[in-house]
Amino acid sequence: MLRKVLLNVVMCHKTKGISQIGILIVSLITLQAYADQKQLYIYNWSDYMGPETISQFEQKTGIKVTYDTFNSNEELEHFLMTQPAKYDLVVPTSNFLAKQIDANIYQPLDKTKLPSYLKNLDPDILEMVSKDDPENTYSLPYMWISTGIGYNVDELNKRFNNAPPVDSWALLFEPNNAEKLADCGIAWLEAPSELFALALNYLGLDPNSATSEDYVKVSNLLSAVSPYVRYIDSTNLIDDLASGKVCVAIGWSGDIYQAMDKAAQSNNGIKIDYVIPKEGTFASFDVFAIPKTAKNVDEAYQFLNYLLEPKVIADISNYVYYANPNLAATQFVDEAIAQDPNIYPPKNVLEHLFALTLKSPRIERAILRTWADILESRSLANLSNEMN
Ligand code: SPD
Repeated sequence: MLRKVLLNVVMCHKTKGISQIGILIVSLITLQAYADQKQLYIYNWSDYMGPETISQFEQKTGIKVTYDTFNSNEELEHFLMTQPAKYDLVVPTSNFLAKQIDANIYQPLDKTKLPSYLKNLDPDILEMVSKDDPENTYSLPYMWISTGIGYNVDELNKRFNNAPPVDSWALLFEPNNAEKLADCGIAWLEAPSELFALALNYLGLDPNSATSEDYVKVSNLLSAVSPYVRYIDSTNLIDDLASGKVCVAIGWSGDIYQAMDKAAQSNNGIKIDYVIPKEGTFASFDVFAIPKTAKNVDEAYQFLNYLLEPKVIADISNYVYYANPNLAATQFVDEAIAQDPNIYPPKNVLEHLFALTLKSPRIERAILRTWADILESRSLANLSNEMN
């Protein structure tokens, strides 16, 4: 833009024509309008916003939104550590937020600028999030999630005589089961702390264990089944389950429902289902927070207030199939979603859901080291398969 204006100045100077002066004035006006344009930079998970949510916000407020996406908490965290100034709003999961609060990354939310925060948000959810964000100082809960198993009903029936053991994590954590699924495709989320917690829980250990020996047991369990896993990545899971490229996945509730929906829309005969296994799983909460380095803080508050509008957040839930914490929005959430116990779990399911807590740096290092070992052994195995 600036280059264009300078070019016009030069041209004008050279020709001194009346029409060139006109062009210069128009360019300066455009430049001013560009400088006056209010901006907002948001960094959120992929497949996690309504199709018109952002454009309607832009129309309503005149704010231009730059909306980028990521696929894992680790990716977001890396970004926050290396380029913290780029975004005005980011969406970590609350257990990661806890660590980032300790690292002094966020500014406290001024609740006087968010009049419906306490009025609309479910006090039970605020209480749960407050374990990671004491007194809900830094975050606005966005959606909450369970991690379970998404699977292709026919493919699993074929491989397990019409009785696949989908009610248990044994389906994916026992090598004899995983082996049966290797040819149709197993996918794991790229979320090391989640996979470790699920495996600890499956072994009957504390999912938030701080004992090194427990992590050795988990490492043995995951290493034994990882050769049967087609890929470890959260990016394409929705499309790949929906199209039949993989037949079973450890995945997040709403993503699996989006895959179900995609398969049904494309009429490809694939039926996807989602289950929370009987051993239980954990619930997580993704939250919006404003980094200290945000440049467009007023605009960030406008967006948070927009998300607090019951109809706005209900429309997002209706599209992404995740539960929102806004009690005033439930009346606008499609009944099939609001009544689905996998999306809005009732008390008896909730009792099986645990929370992930902040790990000590020592345990975190152990998880990441073991994860790297698993990834490395998989790539070595792939390499030797390719060579044979
Ligand atoms: N499509 C991405 C959905 C966001 C899921 N958040 C991850 C929660 C991690 N526990």
